[in-house]
Amino acid sequence: MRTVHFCGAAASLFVFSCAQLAVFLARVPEPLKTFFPGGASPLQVGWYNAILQPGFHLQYHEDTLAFVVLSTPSMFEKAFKPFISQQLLQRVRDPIDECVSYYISVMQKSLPEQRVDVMYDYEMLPNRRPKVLVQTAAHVAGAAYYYQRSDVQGDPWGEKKMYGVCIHPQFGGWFAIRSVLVFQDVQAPSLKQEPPADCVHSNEKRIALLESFNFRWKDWEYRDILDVQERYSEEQKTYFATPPSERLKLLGLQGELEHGSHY
Ligand code: B12
Repeated sequence: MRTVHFCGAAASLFVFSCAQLAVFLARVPEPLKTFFPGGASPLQVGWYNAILQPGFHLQYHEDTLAFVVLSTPSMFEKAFKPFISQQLLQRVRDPIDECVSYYISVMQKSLPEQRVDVMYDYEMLPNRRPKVLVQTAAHVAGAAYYYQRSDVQGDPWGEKKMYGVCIHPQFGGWFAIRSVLVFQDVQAPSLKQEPPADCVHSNEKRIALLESFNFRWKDWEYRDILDVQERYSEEQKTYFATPPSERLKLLGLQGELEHGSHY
């Protein structure tokens, strides 16, 4: 490891060799894995910035190491229910979002020497743009392919706005992309970029996927575009199908939420 001490500053810059990087990549997601079995996929900030307009860039050196954190179906049983039953909810925001932030803080505590910038899917900048485009991050990290209308030939939608959707090779659409963690003092020039698995091959299926995500997302259909290993449990589906204002009641808690998390 080349450690560069900034003049007069407390922080060190860690530039990892291949072997040191492998150790670090195994260590970071470990505390998250029990709760988010999808784990956390590494990326260099430069990969993300390279395909986005400057207004969306993350302001770090291009080799800076980041991770994208996914929540997969069992998160509800393995992380969320224990979080609620241990009364860790402070009711400052949506319970799922609070739960994610709690487990990320556990991960941060396991790496006290690291300065980590945590960006959540729901965070907005003052100009009302999302702080981080988690779908693009998941795609460049190789975690889930981001299907957009530009992936369709002979796009049939004319002027209509069509949102894109990430599909995971194991979980199809049964997951959410919760956060991007930037290790601001770690540079990983040797990290190899892996392409995401392109699991929706045919043009017809891609059209069906985008139509289902845009026009019928509430019936869960787009999530089953592949044969999947795991889906959200019935209990989890009921939770998410419940309006945010009634979710606390469903959890046996008092109060009302204004906004619900993405799922
Ligand atoms: C705002 C928002 C909404 C808004 C607007 C939707 C939108 N996509 O803009 C509303 C409220 C409508 C919405 C609804 C939903 N949402 Co929403 N939403 C978001 C949020 C917070 C930001 C999206 C955004 O504004 N993007 C900005 C636009 C400009 O980005 P973009 O279209 O990707 O364009 C960029 C790329 O094209 C990139 N680019 C250019 N060239 C290339 C080339 C390549 C190869 C790549 C990779 C990128 C790339 O450059 C562009 C920017 O310049 C994201 C979380 C996040 N922080 O990213 C969740 C998110 C997209 N939503 C999500 C979901 C699931 C939903 C809902 C189904 C509700 C739900 N169950 O939670 C619905 C479905 C949408 C619908 N049918 O209406 C999920 C999608 C998960 C997935 N598998 O992809 C996300 C990622 C949240 C999450 N935590 O997982 N959502």
